[in-house]
Amino acid sequence: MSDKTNRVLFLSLLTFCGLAGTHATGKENAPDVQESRLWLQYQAEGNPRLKESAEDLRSIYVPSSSSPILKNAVSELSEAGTRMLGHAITSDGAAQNGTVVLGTLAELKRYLPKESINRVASLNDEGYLIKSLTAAGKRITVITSRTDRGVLYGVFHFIRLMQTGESLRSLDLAEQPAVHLRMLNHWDNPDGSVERGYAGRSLWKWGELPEKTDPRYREYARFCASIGINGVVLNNVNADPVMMRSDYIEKTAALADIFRQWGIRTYLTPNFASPMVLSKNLNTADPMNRDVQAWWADKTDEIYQRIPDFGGFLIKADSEGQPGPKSYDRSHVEGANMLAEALEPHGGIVLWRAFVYGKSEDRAKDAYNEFRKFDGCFNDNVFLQIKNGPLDFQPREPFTPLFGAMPKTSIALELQITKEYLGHSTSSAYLAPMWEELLQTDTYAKGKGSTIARIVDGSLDRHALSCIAGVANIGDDANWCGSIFNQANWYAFGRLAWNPDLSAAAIADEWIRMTFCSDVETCTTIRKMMMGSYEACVDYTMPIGLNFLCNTGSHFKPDPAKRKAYHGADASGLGINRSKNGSDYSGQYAPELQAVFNDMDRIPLKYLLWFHHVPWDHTLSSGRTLLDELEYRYDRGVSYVDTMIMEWIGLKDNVDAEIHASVLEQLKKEQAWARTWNTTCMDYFSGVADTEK
Ligand code: BDP
Repeated sequence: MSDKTNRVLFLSLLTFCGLAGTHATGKENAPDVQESRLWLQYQAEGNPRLKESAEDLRSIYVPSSSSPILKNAVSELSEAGTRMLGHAITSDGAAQNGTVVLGTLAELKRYLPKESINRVASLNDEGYLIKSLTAAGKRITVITSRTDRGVLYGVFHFIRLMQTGESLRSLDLAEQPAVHLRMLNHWDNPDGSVERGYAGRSLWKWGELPEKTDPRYREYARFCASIGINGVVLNNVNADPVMMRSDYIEKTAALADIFRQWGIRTYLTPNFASPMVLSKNLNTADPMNRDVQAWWADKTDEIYQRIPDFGGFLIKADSEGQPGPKSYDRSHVEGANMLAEALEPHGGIVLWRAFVYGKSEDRAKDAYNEFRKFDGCFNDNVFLQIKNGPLDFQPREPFTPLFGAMPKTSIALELQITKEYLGHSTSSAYLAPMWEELLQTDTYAKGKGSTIARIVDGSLDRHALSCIAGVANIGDDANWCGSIFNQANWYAFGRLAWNPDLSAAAIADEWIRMTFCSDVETCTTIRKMMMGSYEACVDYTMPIGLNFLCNTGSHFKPDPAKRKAYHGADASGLGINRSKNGSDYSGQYAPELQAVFNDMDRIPLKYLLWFHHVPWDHTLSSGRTLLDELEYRYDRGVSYVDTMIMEWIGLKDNVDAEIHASVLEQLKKEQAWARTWNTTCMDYFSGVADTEK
């Protein structure tokens, strides 16, 4: 037997005995409970089609020496196959009937017809081909790509086919990610707390690193890779300068060494004032100061020496107390480009956030007013990272008008996976419908069809690199995300980042099959619950374009009485006039949208109160007056949760008992929370409306 054959057999056996399994023991915080395995359950139960697949995955063959990434691909496929198909996945060192052959295109050319070779060659680095074929009389499946990362993604796709009950016969599919950088942004602090985190403490144990690495780091990377995430910012945008200290670079390197083996690059958020704080010789962080520039150049050299594939820096500057170039009378461009120059020789990038407060009379106008004028001024390795909405991750906002307004700048979209304003881990809201709505929104920047998806994937303005970032909802809870339904949001973010045109419903279907089972009743019921859960959360918290009705601080409870500046309720009506005869925020959009947003009768109800101050007794397109519409929506949101509870109770015999009980408990909390929102807001608004009489 060759070494390689031995290795594959060894892996298969380890896996079979549960030793190389991804659910290794010794994780105090992550017992091997079903919830901790997220969507990589690899269960046979409830997936009748698996029987047909048994003949298509008998063994794995890697014809050439494998990289750490390929080794992970092999162990993953081996584990998935063994657990789902019930037989050990072995190899005798050659392709047999039912062998899956893995490798890069350069290694596997001899198995492929010319047309397939050309097809793989035309894909981007992370694209892959999965092809069933007959070679030397044997029925095999080839999974190949230009890079080992692509092979890993292909393997996860193949596994997903098994998990979702698809046939493994006659495969011929090629895929590539539409977006290059698919990143999670952790808002984790060095002290282990997580800003806006609702799933326990930080995963990163800075006190133990670099000597000790928690087994969950590998697990985390594996989950990320399974959905195509290829970049991770480790620390909070409200950055502690300590992250640039040499000992923290060592700690970061230990994490990067693990992530690299799953195709993931590591990024950090430095504090803009780091040179002043960390260097004894500097009393400024002025980006135009030569010593400051030299400090950053040395710092990036040091980082790249320890982490050769380091991704770059995410920066929050001159916002909410974070230092930035403005203290030195320098612009965002000067700040970003200074860092970009330090990173450029190493191939790193800067993600400069557009989340700023300005001097506009309407806060919603700030980001546009601050950044639009800089289009074309940033260096090539700078992205402007923009939140989906102009205020701040509200349950529903119109898109930030900077999308489409800066064609000469690389734009990264920032979504929030963690539910800061959507009920923390109490609400079950599935966020993919919100993201789908956003991505498919037309900006009309270059005429019809200029969707956010086309801006974000770089195709509208022909950018060489594209990026989507999601603020992570991950912590050290056993179930990673605070609740099982929140796991779906991590999953959906990765899938949409890979392909922004996927539908929320299709993603929900995949996730349900992978997490629960393929039973039709279970799938249909859970999908129905999920697909309306976001809209219900908007309804029972901030419907019709309302925003910021929450308390300050935790952003969890309703507190409309203190948020008048955001909702504008008075005797005459409700909402903020941002139309052309108000703050003229609507003027930041393309003319096609201005026409709709400015017109109280044409604007979709979901944005009405965002753009208009509407009289309480105004009759809306629904036929109801504003006050009645509010009541109708708040009630509709609450009754959706009531219905979810009934539906979930009906699944008692279909779902693992522990999971069933924990979801039920969570839904009941959501019900109570939704009722509180409904009563608090309706009492308040009807009270204000009453003062009119
Ligand atoms: C807000 C959060 C705050 C973040 C800030 C940001 O309340 O904790 O630091 O955004 O994105 O949503 O920088």
